[in-house]
Amino acid sequence: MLFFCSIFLAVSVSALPADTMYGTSGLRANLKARQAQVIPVVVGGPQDTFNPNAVTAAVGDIIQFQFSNGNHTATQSTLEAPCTPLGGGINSGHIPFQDGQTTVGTFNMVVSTTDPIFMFCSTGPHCQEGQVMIVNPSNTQQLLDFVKAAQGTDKSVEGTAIAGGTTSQIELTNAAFVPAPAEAAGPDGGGAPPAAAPPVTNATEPAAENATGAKNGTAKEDGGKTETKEKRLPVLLAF
Ligand SMILES: [Cu+2]
Repeated sequence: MLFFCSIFLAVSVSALPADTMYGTSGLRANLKARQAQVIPVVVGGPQDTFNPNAVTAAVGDIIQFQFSNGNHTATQSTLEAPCTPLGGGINSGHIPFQDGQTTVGTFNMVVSTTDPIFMFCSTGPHCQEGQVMIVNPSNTQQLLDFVKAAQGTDKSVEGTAIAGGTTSQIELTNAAFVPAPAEAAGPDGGGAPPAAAPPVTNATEPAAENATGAKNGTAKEDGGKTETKEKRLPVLLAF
């Protein structure tokens, strides 16, 4: 009888689909290619800031810098030299926004690494005021350190050629910001408060295409479809 039961159980187990036993279908779902995201970052406005000033992005995502009030740049530096352009790094050049504009200048930068990418604005004293950001920061403290280092510099160095992305325009109605009222739109506005830190990447290639609409940068990942179909073993003991 014991022998008979063993045979029965063995047959039941081997009849289960491999998917169920090893969860391979769930694994396949997780390995599905994640769609590239367009992640808006507002540059300038009532204050000289990057908003958000810490962003987490995957390789292939596009950081879409949207230039609000004032005249700003998105220029790559290093943590050690926060307000000086990194040789061969990313640079949007100066992109202004003036009262009454119905379009917004953008700089689309394709993220090509998951290492931290340090960015600053090279206009006037903006960097010393804390207008810096990190794509894929290692941790929150890194952003604090970067802002503090920027505030400790004497002056900024201008970038040279536009590199690491493409300039374009979007309709103001599609932008991720509302322009400052005419009076408050000071190009040399107040300082930039630091924010929380997401991780950065090195985008050194030109953007694949010009994004023409400001999309919401909410990363939708394939929610882990873990199919946990519990197939119960037939525990019928044949007596
Ligand atoms: Cu600026």
